Amino acid sequence: MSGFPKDFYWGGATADFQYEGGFNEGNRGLLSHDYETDGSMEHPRHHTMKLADGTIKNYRSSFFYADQIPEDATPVFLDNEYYPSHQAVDFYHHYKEDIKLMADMGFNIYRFSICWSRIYPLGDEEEPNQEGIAFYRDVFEELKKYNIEPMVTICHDEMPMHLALKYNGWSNRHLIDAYVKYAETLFKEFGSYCHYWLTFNEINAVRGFGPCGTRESDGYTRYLADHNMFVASAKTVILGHKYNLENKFGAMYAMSGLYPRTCKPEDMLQSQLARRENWYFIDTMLRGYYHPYAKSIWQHHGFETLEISEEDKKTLYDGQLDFCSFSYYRTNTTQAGDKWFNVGGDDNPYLEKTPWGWGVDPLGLRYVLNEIYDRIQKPVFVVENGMGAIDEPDENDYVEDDYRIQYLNDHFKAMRDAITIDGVDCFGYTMWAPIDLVSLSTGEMKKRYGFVYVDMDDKGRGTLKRTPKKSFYWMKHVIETNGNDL
Ligand code: BGP
Repeated sequence: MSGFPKDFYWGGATADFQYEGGFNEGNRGLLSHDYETDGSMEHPRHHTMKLADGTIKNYRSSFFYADQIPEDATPVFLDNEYYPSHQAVDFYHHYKEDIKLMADMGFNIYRFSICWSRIYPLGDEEEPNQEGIAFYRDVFEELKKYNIEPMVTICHDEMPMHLALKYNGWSNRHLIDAYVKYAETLFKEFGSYCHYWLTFNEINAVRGFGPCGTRESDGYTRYLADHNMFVASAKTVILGHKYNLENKFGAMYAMSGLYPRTCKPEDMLQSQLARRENWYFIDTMLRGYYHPYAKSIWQHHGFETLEISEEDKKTLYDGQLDFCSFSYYRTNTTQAGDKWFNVGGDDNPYLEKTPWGWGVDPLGLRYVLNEIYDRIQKPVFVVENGMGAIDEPDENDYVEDDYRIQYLNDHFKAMRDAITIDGVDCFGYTMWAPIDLVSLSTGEMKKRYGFVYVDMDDKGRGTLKRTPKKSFYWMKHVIETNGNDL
């Protein structure tokens, strides 16, 4: 094969709370992310919580800080804070325009997440919200109009607030039933439009925690919550296959590449063992059982074992995913003595960095595609990859983003080589994020990824006007030529 397969999927990916907005429209319920403020280096993203005695306190938006939150604290909105998810970049009112832009570039797939609390405002009530269903039906119809295949992320790093507060998030098995019921509603309502489903986004990174998810961050609770998510995913796969055999399921893993910092045997071993923090998720969900090394991970995190019932074991086995999808932005390095769980080394002297310090490593994508496919031997899909950069628009909002074109061009070549030289069965690519949207890690707009510039600043001010960048036209050509002119 000399190039990309002829039916290769080319498209883009977004997430509801970073893109959609309309947080108080269409009877949508509140999400954990709705309470997150914007952030910056000086002012980290946080949730504002009201304690039982009435005091207001800020808590960092990460599961590492979750156990600092008293149980009776409740999240609040403050007038002087800015909450990026509320408007985001307003796909809610711009979906027709945005989907047309995607079609103009030639996308044949679009990955987006459905907002759980738009379908079930509390997360677990008897009947779904018809206004939410109507909104997404319109989106699916619009995609159909342009022959764009949808790929739906059922849960992208989020949780209806009610479930977080009442049940303490994924640490409670009630979430399994609530999630499966929500997924079943999606199959019933949208099954005729959609056949590609991702059960969870970056499940190995997010893990249902944080101030508005599970409030304990000890090792046992974290891994118990992961287990409950595995079971929810597997039950959903089993159900989805029953609904329609054409349904194909993946889940999404954050797969930054990981290199040993040197070829010293101790560093090599460290990188192999640290990588298991990723394989743990991929093996369990794609092979359908906990690998024996799981025990060593649990013990490393301070507890002996997770008791897993025979019924859950069977569910995991029967509910294996059909393909492996992942995000790839960068590579890290690790060396003996680094914390096993926290491999953040971004000091690779061979790599250029983005303004956010992420090492740019196209060859790392080929490396990761190979290591996943060698291990799992099921089809793979790159569902997120892209370059967060500071764009400088001219007076017409036009951006000459040659740096983004270079980044994508190099990554596409690496992906092509993985397919054509190494034999990896990679069947598609969705770039993060085709239309500029709010950054997950910072809550800001200044970290932009899109082929299309959106006139909005870090505090949500601007006309929201959409303007194609130089990379828009470049991507159109890539798709027209199916990547044969890189
Ligand atoms: C992934 C998430 C996305 C997205 C992306 C880029 O982890 O799945 O939601 O935002 O990373 O990250 P950021 O927006 O922080 O640059």
